[in-house]
This record gives sequence, structure tokens and C-alpha cells, in this order.
Amino acid sequence: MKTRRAPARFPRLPVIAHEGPGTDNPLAFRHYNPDEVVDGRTMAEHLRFSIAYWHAFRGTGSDPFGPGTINRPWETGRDPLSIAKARMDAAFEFFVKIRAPFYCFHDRDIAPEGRTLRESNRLLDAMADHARDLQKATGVRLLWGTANLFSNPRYMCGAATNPDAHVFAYAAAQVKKALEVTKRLGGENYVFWGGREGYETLLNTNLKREQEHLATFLHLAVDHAKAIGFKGQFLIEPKPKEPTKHQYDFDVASGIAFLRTFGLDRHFKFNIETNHATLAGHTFQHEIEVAAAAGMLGSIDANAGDLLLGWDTDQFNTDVRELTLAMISILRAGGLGSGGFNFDAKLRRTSIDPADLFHAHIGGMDAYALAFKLARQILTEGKFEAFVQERYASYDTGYGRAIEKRRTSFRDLEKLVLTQLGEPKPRSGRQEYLENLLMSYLHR
Ligand code: XUL
Ligand code: CO
Repeated sequence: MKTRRAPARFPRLPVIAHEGPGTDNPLAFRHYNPDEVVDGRTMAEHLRFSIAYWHAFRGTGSDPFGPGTINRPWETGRDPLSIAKARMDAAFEFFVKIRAPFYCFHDRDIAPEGRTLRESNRLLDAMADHARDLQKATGVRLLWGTANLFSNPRYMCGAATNPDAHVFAYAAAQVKKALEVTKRLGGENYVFWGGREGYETLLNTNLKREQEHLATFLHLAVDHAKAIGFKGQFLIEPKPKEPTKHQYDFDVASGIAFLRTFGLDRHFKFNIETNHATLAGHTFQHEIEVAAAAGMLGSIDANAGDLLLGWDTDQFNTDVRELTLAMISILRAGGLGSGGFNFDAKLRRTSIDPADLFHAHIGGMDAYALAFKLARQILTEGKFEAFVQERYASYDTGYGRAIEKRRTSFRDLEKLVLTQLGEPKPRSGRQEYLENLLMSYLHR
């Protein structure tokens, strides 16, 4: 790598420092102290924050009603490859300044797409070399890679679920390359988000064949990972709709059913995105609990939707209550392992200043750091745990235990009720008491 220092792309923005909750500096962390050691690990190691390349460095603020509003100086002039390199220099400067140890990308975020697959692969290789050099120079690592199988018009009717086998083959070739690049850059996970793996109308769709094709595609990916020695974790990112009307990986529960049906469950965990959970009609915490119950909690796409809007608004999440509940479930499940918290979130269309990118991520990181601390405190004190344990205590002994061990029958239970138990005595679920208890932690 050349030693010549590139000019700063964010010249007026500093490396963000932790100044504590009392600071009035808007460009400082109040709660996220990357170097603070908690239980033998730094906060940076616990939280494994990651920046989403597509939003932070490819997002322009465009919407269906108008073009982009966000203009970055490195996006103009020269040829697409030079622009991609200047953009990546800016990205790594940002990762360092915002103190994020990880980033994530789609293949087409970091490199321009060529006219042929061969040319696209060559461009991707050139940008992977540049990324490798920048990773080495900064210490920033790749949380996960993925392939964009939804933007190019060839994928308008799906990639792995396309009715045309030619498109399936093209998508396979693209994922093969993306997996190889992810491995080369030390990516710790690889994500499959089926943006167009669904349908608009059943009038033109063979749902059964499409689901089988999707399963075959994932099996081929597992085979290729094995062939090249990629050891990262495979993740499915569920989303119920948008861009298609119905997507096959609707939510975590349907994802688990799909993976188990096709013998893929050993190879996959879930990348749970907050806004996708709410689009599926669930809370964020619900999706985390469902994945954790199956031992398949992998990683988080950290964002939020706007509950008054029905689409994927990908906002930064500063709802400490929601995040504390999510963190309780994550910590109780033993954490995210090779996963992390990836800010799959974008600036509002009107937030056009470089400083807005900093404020957005500072808020997201602080909210998660605060939620992490609150959740740890709640779990350490164990009041909710004790309440729940007591609520289910009748299953710990006697006939309750026999039910859990499946050592009983309807006949046995009927006899028990008729001869000994009689009518059960209703017990309060005490929801309001528990909500107040939660509030006492959030607002001390
Ligand atoms: C889209 C989305 C994607 C995935 C990666 O809603 O979340 O950016 O995270 O393909
Ligand atoms: Co996402």
C-alpha cells in the first residue's frame, strides 16, 4: 500500500470520544465507551458494531418521488473504479472516526458492476484488494459480506426463485464470487437476504418449485463454502415483503420451518432486522426469542421502522426501551457469537450534511450501549427471571415434570383431575406490575 496519506474526506469531523452522560458535546459518546472493560471484554468486543456500506456510502436520499439529495465530494469525476476507491477511502476514514470495529457490504456496493460477469468479477477483485489494504491499515474487519441479487433488472422475477434457470445460474455464479471475496477479506459471516425471492401474484407462480429452487441454491452455497474452506456463519435475513409482495423468508419462524424442511438448519442462523420484524407484525424481541429458542440467533441488523408507515424506513433506533428488551433476550441467549450489531439504517432525505452521518451513528451506538448496560443490570438482579421461573414452577416437579418429560397420558391426567386436582385456581400474570418494574430500571 502506498504510504502517501490521502486527504481527509471528513476534515471537520473528529474521532468520536466517550465523554460520559453529562457531556453537551453532540459529537461525543455518552454511553458507548469502546475501551471500557465489562466482564473481561471491552464494550467494542461485546457489541461488535458494524457500518452498512450500502446506506452510509451508497445511499443518496433518493425516494420514489425524487432523486438523491445527499452529495458527497468523492462521488464526482473520473472513472467508476477511481470513484469506488475514493469512496472506500472515505468509508474507512468514517469507520475509524466513529469507532466501529466492523463493516458489511454487498458485492455491488463496493465495486461497480461491469458489462459482463467476467468484468464485474475483475472490478470486484480490484476493490477487494483495496479493502484488504484498508482493513490492514485501520484494523477494521468485515462482519459479513453478501451479494446484491435484487437491483439489476435480470433479477426482477427473483434470483434463486426465478422461473428462468439461466437467472438461477447467473445468481449462483455471483454468490460464488461474493463468498470467495468474503472469505478473502476475513468475513465472519455471510448473509442471504431474499429481496426478490418471493412473488407478486400466484397467477404466474409455482410456489412449490420456487421454494425447492431456493433450498437447492442454499445447499449449493453450503457446498461451495465447504469447497473453498469458508468457515464463516451463514445467516438468513427474514423480511415479509418489500420489494416483493410476499417473500419466502417471511419471519424467523417461517425461516426455521423452511430450513428444517430442506435439511439446511445445521448450516444457518438468523440475521434479525428490527424493521423487518415489525413489518412481519412482530416485535424485535419476539424475533430474537424465536431464533434463540431454536439455537439460531446469529446477528442483528440494527435499525427501526416508523410504525405509522408500512414500509422499510430503515431509521436509526434510539428507543432504549425496545433495545433493552432485545438486549435482555440476546444476553440471556449467550450473545451473538460471530455476529454483531450492523447499522442497516439510513439518513433521512433531508439530512444532507456529513455531520448527520456521525450524529446518526452516535445515537444508534449510544442507545445500544445504554440498553446493554441496563439489560445486564436487569439480568444481574434477576427479578424478572425469578418471576418467570416461579410462574412455571408447577412443571418442575410431580405431574408437571411428567408432562415436560412426556411421561404421561391424557388418561393419567384425566384421572388426576377427577380424583385429586379439581378446578385450577387462576393466578394473575401481573403485567402492569412488571411494566412498572421495567420502567424503574429505565428511569432511575
Ligand atoms: C433490505 C436489507 C438488506 C440486507 C442485506 O431490507 O435489509 O440490506 O440487510 O441484503
Ligand atoms: Co438488513
